[in-house]
This record gives sequence, C-alpha cells and structure tokens, in this order.
Amino acid sequence: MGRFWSLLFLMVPVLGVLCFVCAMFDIWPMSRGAFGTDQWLPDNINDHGHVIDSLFMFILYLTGVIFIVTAGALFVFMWKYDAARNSEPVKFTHGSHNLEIIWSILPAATLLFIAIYQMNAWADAKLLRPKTSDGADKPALLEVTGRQFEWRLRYAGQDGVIGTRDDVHGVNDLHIPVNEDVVIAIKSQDVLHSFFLPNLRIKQDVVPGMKQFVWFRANRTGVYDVVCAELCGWGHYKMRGRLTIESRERFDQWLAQQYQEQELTEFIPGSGEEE
Ligand SMILES: [Cu+2]
Repeated sequence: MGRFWSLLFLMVPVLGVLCFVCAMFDIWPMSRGAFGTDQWLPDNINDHGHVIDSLFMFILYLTGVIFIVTAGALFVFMWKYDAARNSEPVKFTHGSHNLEIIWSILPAATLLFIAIYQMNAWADAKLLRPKTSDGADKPALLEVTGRQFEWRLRYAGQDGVIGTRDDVHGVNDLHIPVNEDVVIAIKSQDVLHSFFLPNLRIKQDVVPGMKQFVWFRANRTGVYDVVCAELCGWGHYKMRGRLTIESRERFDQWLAQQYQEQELTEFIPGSGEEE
C-alpha cells in the first residue's frame, strides 16, 4: 500500500510540471487553440512590462526547481521506507544543528538575492514617476476610485487638474492615449481593492485612506481588461471595466465628447431648472 501512496504523491510534481509546460508552449493535446493562442501570460503592451515578466519567470523557475526537488525527495523517502517492507523499527533523533543552520541560511540567502535582484523593477514601478519637460512629477491624467463594485473615473479635463469644474466623470470605461507616459491616481472609497491592468503588468492594492500613483507607457492600441484583483465583497467577480488604448487624437475626441454629454445633463444652480 505504501508504494501506491508514494506513486500517487509522485503524480503531483509530474502532472503539475506537465500542465505548466503545456500551457507555456500551447501544446494542450485536446484543446489546442480553444483558449486563444497563448494560455500563459496575457499580451504585454507596456514598454516596461518585460521587467515584470522576466522577474516572474525567474521566480517561477527558481520555485519550480525547488518544488521538483522536494517533491522528488518525498517520493524517494516514501518508496524506500515503506513500513510494509521495512521490519526495522523507526529511530528518532533530536535533529541536527548543521541541518537546521543550512536550511535556515539557504532560504534567507535566496530571499535576500531576490530582494536585491528586483530593486530596479521596484524603482521603475514605484519610484521613478514620469516627469514633465521642466522636471516636475507628471500630473495624473485621471483619478480612479475603487468602490464596491465598480471603478469610478475622473479625468482632469481641459485644464489638466483633477478636482475642478471641467473634470470628466465615468464608470468602468477607461480610455488611455497610446505611446505616452500615463500617470493614474488611485484610491478607494470603501474597502481594499486591487487595480489590475493585466496587459500593462500593473497591479496595485487600493487602500482606503491612501492616494497612490501608477504609471505606464502603452505601446499598442486595442481593447483590454480592467480587473479588481482583491476579494472585496460579494460582487468582486463583476468589478471589471474596459481599457481602450487609442491614438492621442481619438482620445481627445472621446474626452471632448464625454464632456459635452456630461454638460447636457449638468444642473446649474440658479438657472430655475430645479423647479
Ligand atoms: Cu474590488
């Protein structure tokens, strides 16, 4: 019976690794093409996206190797020390100081290495905010507010300042100009959300009481997903929007049109329309 269990446990790394390989190289035997061409990472359309992707792959390979080694060792020990075939009773020891030191230092050194290795990626995503021509921080094109269960958008409008009379408001319909550094201010109105633009490799927790900034440079036009990546309540699954990346001209047209439509229904105090 012990042999059965050791073989069953061996199936975990074998099937696990097989699934990864099939997904990465798109070689599912039965469903080829059924999920689109690539079943691994979504298309990267951010100039800086490859930094995140290579970091992801590096950590995946590292943890993959450790997973295969530990799962393989588990199999070998279960196979070799099967109780049905070993009449000698088990001997217990009080452990080994050397082993303890080795398996504490190895993971610590690995984590330290990853922490140093990813510093440029972190700086790129969190510290080096795009600048304007005079060296100041580039202002946000819009502000995104997460709330259960939608993304509220507020574009700066003509004056380029958020929080003024000409702001353009929207919900879940995010438009961004292509080939430009774009800064977005994000905040939450209620609980923890996570602002996730998979194709731009942007994912940032949105924390109540905190205003944060994300930035990217999209290099391809098209329609993509905006997703919430934090389990934020019963309606979390439907907290998604649409990201349209378009040329600067089309973006300006769209924004002007949104503004006009918004003005049509604007309540103007003192105009007598309230009666
Ligand atoms: Cu959410």
